[in-house]
Amino acid sequence: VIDEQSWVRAIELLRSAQSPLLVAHVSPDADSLGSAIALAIGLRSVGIESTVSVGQPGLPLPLGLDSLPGIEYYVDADQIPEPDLVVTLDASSVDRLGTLGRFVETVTTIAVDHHKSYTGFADLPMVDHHAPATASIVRELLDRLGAPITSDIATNLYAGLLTDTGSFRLPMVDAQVHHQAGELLEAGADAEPARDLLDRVPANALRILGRALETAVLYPDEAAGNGVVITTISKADRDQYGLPINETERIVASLRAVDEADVAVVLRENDDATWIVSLRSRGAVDVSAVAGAFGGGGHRMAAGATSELGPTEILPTLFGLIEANLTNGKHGAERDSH
Ligand SMILES: [Mn+2]
Repeated sequence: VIDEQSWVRAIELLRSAQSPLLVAHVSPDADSLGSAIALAIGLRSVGIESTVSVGQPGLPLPLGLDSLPGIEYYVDADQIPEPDLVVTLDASSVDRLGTLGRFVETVTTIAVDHHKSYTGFADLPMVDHHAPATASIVRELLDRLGAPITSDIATNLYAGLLTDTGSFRLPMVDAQVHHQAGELLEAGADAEPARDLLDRVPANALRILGRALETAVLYPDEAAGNGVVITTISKADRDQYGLPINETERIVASLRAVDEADVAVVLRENDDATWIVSLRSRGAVDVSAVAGAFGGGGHRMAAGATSELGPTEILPTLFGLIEANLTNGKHGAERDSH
């Protein structure tokens, strides 16, 4: 929960900024980029010009995100004006800011986030891990700024809420979440860009998904019998399909459907030979703790990290950590509700 003093301070900082930079996390999703764009539109309506960026110079925006209204606020990380205030959206740690993380040391920084694993890097944390999406916190920020929720703002916030709640299907979705979504639709949110984001992929992204699912290995005895399913995409695999790393992000969402496993793991090789570890749980394992042990983070049921270890070396460590972070599986403790 964000205290009253922090809200007041955030509004003061934003109102006195000349050149705020709104930073979405690397490999941006709709919650980070949509939140940043919504804030940029709202800031302009109260007379504050800002810039939206991602700390990956030359990044081609993923399909779908390029159709968010207000995407013209997005500026390549190498072309941004010098900021006097940085607002990070949906980034739990400095490494999620890519090249723009350099400003955290020198420029006043506000972190707007809902990750439990938020590391405390900002001068002013606006962090509420009970919020279903960063977009929900931005909604309140805009209300307090006195910025009207226009249909373009609503479209961006709705896209964030839709994607972060797994299309309103994750367990944390309650009446309050639907109420927020309803308000955004009433404000004129267009659900189409959000649907685009989830339903449109290049043909080769589907082909590599097929390959990843076909070669997935099921370990039914791991996680104390709750099961783990793992698949691997090497850089060579991606090269064969001509795909950048960000086109392989949704593989984990498909793999988590496997009924025989509580935990789904996708290991993807970066261009620099490090590996991205994406983790999903159906609830028996706290995967944010598993990711945390590798220096990453996330939520209890969805988390990620980057590792120097390749698929063969990482497996024993991974299985050990998964077992150590059982919460409420077949052999675990009572379900913790929140
Ligand atoms: Mn988020």
